[in-house]
Amino acid sequence: SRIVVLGLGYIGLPTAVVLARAGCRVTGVDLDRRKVEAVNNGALPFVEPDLDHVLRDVVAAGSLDATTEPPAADAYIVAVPTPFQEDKTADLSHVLSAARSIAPKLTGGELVILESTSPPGTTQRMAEEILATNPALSLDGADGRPVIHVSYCPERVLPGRIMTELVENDRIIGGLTEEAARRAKELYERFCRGELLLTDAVTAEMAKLTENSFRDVNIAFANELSLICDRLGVDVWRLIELANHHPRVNVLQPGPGVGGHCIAVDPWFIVSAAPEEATLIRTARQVNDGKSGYVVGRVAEAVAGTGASTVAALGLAFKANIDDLRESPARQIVRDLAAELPDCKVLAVEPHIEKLPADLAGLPNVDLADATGAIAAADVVVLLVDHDEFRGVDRSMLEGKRVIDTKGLWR
Ligand code: SAJ
Repeated sequence: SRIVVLGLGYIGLPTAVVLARAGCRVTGVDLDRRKVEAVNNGALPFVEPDLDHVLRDVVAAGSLDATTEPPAADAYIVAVPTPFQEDKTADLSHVLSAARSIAPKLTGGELVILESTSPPGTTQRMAEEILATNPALSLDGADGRPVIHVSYCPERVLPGRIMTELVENDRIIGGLTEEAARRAKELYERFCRGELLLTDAVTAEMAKLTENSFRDVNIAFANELSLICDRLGVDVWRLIELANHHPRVNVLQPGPGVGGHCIAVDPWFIVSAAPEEATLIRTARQVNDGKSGYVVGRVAEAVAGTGASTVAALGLAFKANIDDLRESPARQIVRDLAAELPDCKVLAVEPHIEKLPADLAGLPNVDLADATGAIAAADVVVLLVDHDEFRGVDRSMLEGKRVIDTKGLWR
């Protein structure tokens, strides 16, 4: 069967590739001509282990190609961005324009599956956009009109492990109708070895958001404990270690805040859908966002207390052992420190990058340095990311310095 995947990003492209490998005839669609060209040349437009050679193979075999306009197909998978906006809601314009672009191609019997992380109700909204563009269609065959089968099927893969997790992970499939869910299941069965769990579309949308909110709320609990422990003079890491010996307790780890494009964003989609009820989820977001400001305050205090002129900031990535600086609390903390302490030099250490990102490179009092050099030059050392490289730092180098260890790596 012929399948169209809209959006050739971190999710859409690997999905297109594994479908093609499973024997489907797949066309990837993206507005970005460079991405389309790259895919047609069998070249990967971003880094992901094990994806490059499979992409090359399926393109060479003629099972996958790419274009900017969707052709007619039996199934459409929408994997376009749903960007987080200033007002903490999702921008659905890419989903809706994808819907408008495929609507004229539909004649009845096709599957349309949304995979993008979306607020509850988006799948229904996307279906309405299709029906508004092509009023000959229906979702249920009313008045004898041809039926399209619309479902929501969130991805839950971890970047860096996408090719494995895409095949192995269980998946939730939520249909606008039961028939739509059943048909979507048949499609995912072609490449997915995990369990395929059927439900309705809103429950599936909420499931994706719930998974990431669960993690956010639990990290907020740990971050709040870290503030309480600072006040009481208790070692929060030891406290959590001890409490976690209880068979039904599993507190996560505090840190400088929560980063990434999912956990710090998705809970807001629940909050905007039910603002009056989602008080805990909102508060957790605020606790986690507030942790970064708290760390800046502690460094500023240490600088004021010691008359320090140099601060070493270890780590810029959003979590350990990756080079991804987007939505990173560490990077935000370095930026805020530079602004708040204009007379101080901030030596940023990030072993996974060669040069500072533009927002930091433009600051007169921020430099990229190596760990040993930065620590030697600094009076105040703040550890922001638990990269393996920092674990082995010679403790004697820290003697006589004010150390703020936000990940408990050196305790
Ligand atoms: N963090 C803590 N303490 C912890 C665990 C994490 O402070 O105990 C911080 C990290 O340092 C980082 C942030 O949380 O700043 C997020 O990191 P993460 O490893 O928890 O998650 P992501 O954003 O890399 O990936 C998550 C995953 N979701 C869940 O584990 C429920 C992944 O499976 C999803 O596919 C992904 O979000 C997504 O795309 O939604």
